[in-house]
Amino acid sequence: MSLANDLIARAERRDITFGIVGLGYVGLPLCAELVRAGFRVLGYDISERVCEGLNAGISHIKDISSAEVAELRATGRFEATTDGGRLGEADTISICVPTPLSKYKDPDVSFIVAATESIKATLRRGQVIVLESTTYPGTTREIMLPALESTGLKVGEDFFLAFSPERVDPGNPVYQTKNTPKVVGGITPDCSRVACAMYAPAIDTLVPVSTTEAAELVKLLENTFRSVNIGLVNEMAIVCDKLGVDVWEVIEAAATKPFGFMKFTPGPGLGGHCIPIDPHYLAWKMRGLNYKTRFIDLAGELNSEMPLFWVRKLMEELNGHRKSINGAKVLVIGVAYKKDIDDLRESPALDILGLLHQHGADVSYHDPYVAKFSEAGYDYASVPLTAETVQAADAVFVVTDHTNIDWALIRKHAALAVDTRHVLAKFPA
Ligand code: SAJ
Repeated sequence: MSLANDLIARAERRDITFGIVGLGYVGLPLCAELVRAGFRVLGYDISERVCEGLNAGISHIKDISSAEVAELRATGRFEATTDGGRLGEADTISICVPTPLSKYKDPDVSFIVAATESIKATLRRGQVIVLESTTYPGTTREIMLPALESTGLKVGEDFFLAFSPERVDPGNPVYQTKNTPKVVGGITPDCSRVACAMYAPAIDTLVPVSTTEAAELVKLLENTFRSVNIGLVNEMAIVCDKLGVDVWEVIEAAATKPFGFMKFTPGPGLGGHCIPIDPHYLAWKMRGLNYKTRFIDLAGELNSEMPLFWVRKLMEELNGHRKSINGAKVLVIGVAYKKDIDDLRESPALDILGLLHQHGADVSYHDPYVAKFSEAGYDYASVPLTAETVQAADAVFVVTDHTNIDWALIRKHAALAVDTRHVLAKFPA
């Protein structure tokens, strides 16, 4: 039996040990599904705190509870380690490490390189290596493949290498790791076949594609699609503001079209660790090929303009009440980058707070998910949401429309409100 077919047969028997590199919001849920499917899983992370916590049955992410971690541990088939030397124990290794942007908006693949070096040190015949971190097309073939083949082992014969984009949407109540279709593209056809077989017992739907570049581009298309369409509706918000038209009414009415339209909503800007970042991986790659990805760049410009657009709206509204933004008490509602989560990464609220300070406003915020944080030299702490705190503000600035906020109270007591999420209109004045 060929090595590929032997590995496939072993996966069917659950006679495979998985190694997961990076135990964050992508890696830990993947560990959970693989253990539940019957595999042995060795989680690897550079953080001693994370590994000790997991081995003690304590979770550090919202989508997996500590009780679930304890259950994984109780199977005797899950442990976490900071010892990269143990990756040789794994038959299949999935890399789920961060891929941030540098401050010059260039890809930072240093975590992928570090993971590859760890895996290279213990690479052995029969291992299956899958990169899941979002990156520019070509990363798997141009960075990982040469490093791994420098050991003398041959891809597609001695080991298998594939890319499978992570599609984790933190906090999504419907789609989690198991029921989100998983795209897989290998360096060789056997790489695709073997990598799919490794995930098949744990993931409901596998979507094989022909190359690692195709798989890398699938993810970038998905998230560039969002960035461009969010940029479009944000421009529509600016257009409607200049025409004195309610952009929300226009979008709701357009969304009644049962075909050929997909609703996106304007907002304070573009936050998160995916949408503002992923498209720039593709833009960077194409710059190297002397091609300017105009949609990506334009969407980035438009989405980045939104904080200033909304702060100017606030200035207009204050002016209408014969007040200046300078010295105005502004209560920001919500700072997380989207509703019902606690994540501040790339949140447009951070830009808005900076602009408010720049214009001399006296800024406070309320966010039930974010108790305190520091940004640009300012220390913030969430204030209680009461009639008094709302009435004490010259203006309320809605940035994140968390479901559990008492919007009726804000609607009732706010002297003036700038609502970037159009949430207040749903409540009685
Ligand atoms: N946003 C808008 N208007 C919209 C949609 C989003 O202004 O119509 C803003 C959000 O407020 C946020 C940013 O864009 O600041 C990104 O929002 P998002 O809904 O895209 O949420 P993310 O960043 O958590 O994106 C993730 C992505 N998942 C993965 O990359 C695996 C994305 O592909 C998902 O489509 C998205 O979740 C989702 O659908 O929730």
